[in-house]
Amino acid sequence: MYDLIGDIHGHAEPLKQLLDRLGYRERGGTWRHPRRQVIFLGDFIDRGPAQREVVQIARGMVEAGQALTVMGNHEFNAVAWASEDAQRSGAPLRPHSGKNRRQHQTYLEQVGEDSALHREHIAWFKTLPLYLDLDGLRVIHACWHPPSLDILASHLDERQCLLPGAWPVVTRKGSAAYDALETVLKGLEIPLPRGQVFHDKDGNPRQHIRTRWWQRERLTYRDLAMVPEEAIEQIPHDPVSEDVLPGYDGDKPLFVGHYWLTGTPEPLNRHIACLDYSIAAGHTHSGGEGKLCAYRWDGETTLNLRHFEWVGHGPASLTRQQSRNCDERPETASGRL
Ligand SMILES: [Mn+2]
Repeated sequence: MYDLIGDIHGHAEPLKQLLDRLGYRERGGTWRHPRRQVIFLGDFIDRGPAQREVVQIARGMVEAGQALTVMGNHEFNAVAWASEDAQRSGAPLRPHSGKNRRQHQTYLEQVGEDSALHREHIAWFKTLPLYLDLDGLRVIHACWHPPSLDILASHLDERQCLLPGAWPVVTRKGSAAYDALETVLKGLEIPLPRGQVFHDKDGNPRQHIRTRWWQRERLTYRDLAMVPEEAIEQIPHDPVSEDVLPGYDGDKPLFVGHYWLTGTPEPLNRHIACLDYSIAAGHTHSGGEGKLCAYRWDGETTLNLRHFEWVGHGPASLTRQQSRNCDERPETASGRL
């Protein structure tokens, strides 16, 4: 059975606390559980203070058969940043613009841009599948969107990894494969009606909104929009046409990350859980604390609120977790080697 872990973004201490809480122990440099495996939802890097250690832990578990993983948009971007397009005289697949560099800067500093370790990471990121469709559950970073998965199929190997020749295609704006890749790794975005725009938290005008794509009912743009709180008033109440939303057939539970949720972790609906609870945000603007979130999956087809686990940052949450660990699993009080 599997323990699913959401977006980590370079926060190694919460990751180790969460693994410990889930019953994993570090032995010989690799975190293991006698009976369970982790599935990571991607986004190991960018933002946090210990990005090398997070990659080391996750990669070590994957290579030792203790974990599976999918690719997050941040690993995708990292590969594209560090790869050249042979058809365009060696230009990077992801432009080295100021905005793109700022988003990636802490990773580049921590890993050392163009270092041997950087190249090792990039080689590993390229091996991460875009999705997992296992017996009993599905995993993808942002959006399970069958039309996009169909478009991407010819660009993937039998493990759902991008083929080497696919990278120049899926990073080229304007191709169907680019849009499909964006949808599965960054979520389903839809244009606002009549060319309307809203302004994001950096003041940039945006024509497209990220959606709660898993909603099935007929809803308005405002109902579906995942935009910063302060921007929601700018989103119109017009109804969205029904064919826009893929829904989800719900025949297996689906786990995603990516959405920077806040509050107390809970399923999005009976069959879909998002495990990204903004660990990289520190204290969120709603006053809550960012969390690293997991779900202990025991084979159920309907998600169970009690299977969510999480840890936060800082001394308060550490104390709470330690006392809870002592209450529930006194055998761990002796610590680990
Ligand atoms: Mn993401």
